[in-house]
Amino acid sequence: MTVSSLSYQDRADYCQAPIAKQLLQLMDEKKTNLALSADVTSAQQLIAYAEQLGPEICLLKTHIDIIEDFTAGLTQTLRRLAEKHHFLIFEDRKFADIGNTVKHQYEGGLYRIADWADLTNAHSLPGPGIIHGLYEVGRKKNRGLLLLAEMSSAGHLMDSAYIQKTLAMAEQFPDFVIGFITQHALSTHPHWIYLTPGVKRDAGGDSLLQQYVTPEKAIYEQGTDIIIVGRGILAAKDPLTEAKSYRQQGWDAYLKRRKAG
Ligand code: 5BU
Repeated sequence: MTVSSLSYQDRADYCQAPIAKQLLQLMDEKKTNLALSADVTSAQQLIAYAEQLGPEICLLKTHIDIIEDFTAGLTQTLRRLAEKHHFLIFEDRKFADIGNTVKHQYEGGLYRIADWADLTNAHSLPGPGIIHGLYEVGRKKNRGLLLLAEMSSAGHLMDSAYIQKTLAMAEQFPDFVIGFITQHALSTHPHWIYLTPGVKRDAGGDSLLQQYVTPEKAIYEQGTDIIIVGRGILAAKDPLTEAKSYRQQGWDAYLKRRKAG
């Protein structure tokens, strides 16, 4: 049996981190592998999208530092909506400093990310100290970490040696690192979860070197698990209809992959 023939639910049994199990189970129960990248700048807009599109998604991905009117009340409301609509919250913070600094950035400051985000992510560039720092804050709160293995932007510097070293670093923290931001599946171990940004109905890019793949390419051809869609949904005339369409495309690609084994 190959990893690609396993259901998300089957793979939950291989995960050490409870939040990874929860995410994989939620995806099969809710039948969605769609993450919404809610890249908006007002609290009201963010809440409105979480309320409207929450039923369609497994994850709400935030950039909390682009919100112009942030208050702690916003993250409390997001948590309530996550419970109501059964999705997890992923703050796309991309930590990139030494362990001692990221500890403070994760736990404190204005945003107190560890208090409300089930998942966050970090660059592996500084070495394992960054994970040790985040672990000290996040592990006891049952949070999970994603490492950035491969970005979607053209010209990024993450070559195959960097990706392999990132994978090896993740393997040292199996109860906290739950997977990767990547364009391709990276290993045959079933416990890793792969999230792919840069997804749109039509491949192409934007004027700032973002590159897009289709949901089918990400999930079926490149073997990843979750499609992250921002402007493909938010810039559409009818975001709800568009979210349902991405949800269907992502799910069909997952079923097709499992069938192909
Ligand atoms: P888009 O509107 O679907 O292009 O938004 C993509 C989102 O994913 C946006 O929030 C980026 O910050 C995020 N992203 C990405 O596009 N590519 C990457 O490699 C990583 C994150 Br990591």
